[in-house]
Amino acid sequence: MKYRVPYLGYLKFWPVCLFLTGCGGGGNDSDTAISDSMPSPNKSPTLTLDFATSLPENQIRIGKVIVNDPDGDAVSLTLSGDDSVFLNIKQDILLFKTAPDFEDPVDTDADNVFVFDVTASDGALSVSESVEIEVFNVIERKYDEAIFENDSLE
Ligand SMILES: [Ca+2]
Ligand SMILES: [Ca+2]
Ligand SMILES: [Ca+2]
Repeated sequence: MKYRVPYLGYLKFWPVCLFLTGCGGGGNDSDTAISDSMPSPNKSPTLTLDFATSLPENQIRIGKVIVNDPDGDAVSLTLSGDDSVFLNIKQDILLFKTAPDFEDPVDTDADNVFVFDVTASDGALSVSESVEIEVFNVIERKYDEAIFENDSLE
């Protein structure tokens, strides 16, 4: 019992000390940490096109479009340009809406080269890449039967 009285006396001042520490030192520490780790408010996303620019006809899938934002922002992909109406992006895969037919080209100037731009945006900053995809011929019975009927094929 002798020791308890002085001990309780010290406790009275504890809440005051803790309060001052929290407002002063603690607050300043967290402000410093934020400005050190985020020197710039926003950064542009990056865009990587992972596919060949020359593809056989009759296939829908073109390849992957990989986006990354250094700030972790949500990135939206858009297509623009002459032949963008023939293309689609589903999740991270670039596709033709209809499989291209070499013998019946639908691109704007009908040369089997689809020209368009891919843009990645985080809502404030964006990055674009121009793309040209050439569709090349595949020998098919339907359109190339003259070649098939020729017995020179092994
Ligand atoms: Ca960003
Ligand atoms: Ca073209
Ligand atoms: Ca063909």
